[in-house]
Amino acid sequence: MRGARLKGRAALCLLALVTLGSAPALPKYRLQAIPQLHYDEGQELWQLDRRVMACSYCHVKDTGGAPWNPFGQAIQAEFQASGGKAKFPQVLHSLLKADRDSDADGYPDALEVFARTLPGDPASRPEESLTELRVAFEASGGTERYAPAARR
Ligand SMILES: [Ca+2]
Repeated sequence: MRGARLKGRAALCLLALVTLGSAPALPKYRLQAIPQLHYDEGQELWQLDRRVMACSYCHVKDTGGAPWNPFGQAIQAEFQASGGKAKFPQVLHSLLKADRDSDADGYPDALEVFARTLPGDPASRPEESLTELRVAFEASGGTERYAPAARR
């Protein structure tokens, strides 16, 4: 009886290991964007949690893939402007430095990243006024806080 229970536990542990091992990893760009935008702060298991940055951050659908929302399209345009030579972290930083408002909701992309609203969805907007948010953003380092990590 006890042996059967232990076997059951062992099987559960094995199942958990197999399930974790086969869990789809976050897509590459999201793995780069989350620490670059500091969305990993206070989120120890961010690499396993798709809610830290939803697919809808850049995509129209909650499941990702085509089509892209206005922020995702702006990232693609920035890639193209670099002739496809820039790496994703540089593309993201240069887009945020450009101070554009991809979803045209009145809040530039970098301020939405800072406020943790969706820069590609006009229905998602910061609660603070633009002026208040800009002051807090600049006090925290402005767009330099999103500079790609320096190579060592
Ligand atoms: Ca916006």
